[in-house]
Amino acid sequence: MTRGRFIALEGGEGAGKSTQARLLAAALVARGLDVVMTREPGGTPGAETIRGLLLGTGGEGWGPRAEALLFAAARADHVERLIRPAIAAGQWVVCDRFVDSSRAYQGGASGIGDAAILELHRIGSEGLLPDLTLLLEVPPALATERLSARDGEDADRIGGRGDAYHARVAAAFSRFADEEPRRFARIDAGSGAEEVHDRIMAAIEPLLTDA
Ligand code: T5A
Repeated sequence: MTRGRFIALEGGEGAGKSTQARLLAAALVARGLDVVMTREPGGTPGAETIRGLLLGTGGEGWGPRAEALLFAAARADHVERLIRPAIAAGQWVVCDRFVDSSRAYQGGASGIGDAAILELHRIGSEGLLPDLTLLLEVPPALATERLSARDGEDADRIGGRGDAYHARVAAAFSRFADEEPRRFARIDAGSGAEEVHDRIMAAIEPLLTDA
C-alpha cells in the first residue's frame, strides 16, 4: 500500500482552485494512485449542511466568532469521517481549501486572530495539517474578471465581501507561505489552466518520488 498523502489548494476567490483540484486529481489517478477529491466547507453530509448555513445569503448571517466556530465544526466532521480514514487507507486526499482558509479569512481578515483559529483546529481536528499546501496566487483584477465571467453579479456571503476584506485575506495567505516555506508551494495561477497545472505537478514532484 502506498503512503497516504494530503494536499490542499488555497487562495482567494477565483484563483482557480477547483479547476486545478480536478486536474491534479486526474493526473494522480493517471499515475495509478487512489485519490479522494474533496472540498471545504463540506466534504461529508454534516459538513455540507454547515456549508449551506455559512454561505447561504438568507437571514442575518453570522458574526465572526460564530462563523469561525462553524467552519471549525465542519472541518472536524470532515477530518474525522473522511480525511483521516482516507490517509490511513493509503489514499491521496486533494482538498479544495482547508484550515489555512480559516486562518486567512476568519483569523486574518475578520480579526479573530491566528492563535484562536489554530486552537479551534487543535480541538476540532487534532491540528491535522496537509503534507503540502498549494497557494494559488492571481492579481485581484484577474480573479474578478474570471468570477464575473462565470457568476455575473452573484456572490456567496463571504465571496461578496469588499475588496479591502479580500486584500487582507491575500496578505494573510502570503504571510503564511513566507512563514512555512516547507509546507507551502506558491503557484503563479495567472496563466492558462494547463500551464498552472504544470507548475502544480512540478511542486508535488517531491511527494510523488517519495510515495
Ligand atoms: N471560507 C472557506 C472561509 O471563509 N473560511 C474557511 O475556512 C473556508 C474553508 C467558499 C467560501 O468560504 C470561504 C472562502 C470562500 O469565500 P467556494 O464556493 O468554495 O466558497 O468558493 P471558492 O473556494 O472561492 O471557489 P471559487 O469557485 O470562487 O474559486 P476557485 O475554485 O478558486 O476557481 P475556479 O476553479 O472555480 O475558477 C473560477 C472561474 O475561472 C475559470 C474557471 O473556469 C471558472 O469559470 N478559470 C480560469 N480561467 C482562465 N485561466 C485559468 N487558469 C483558470 N482557472 C479557472
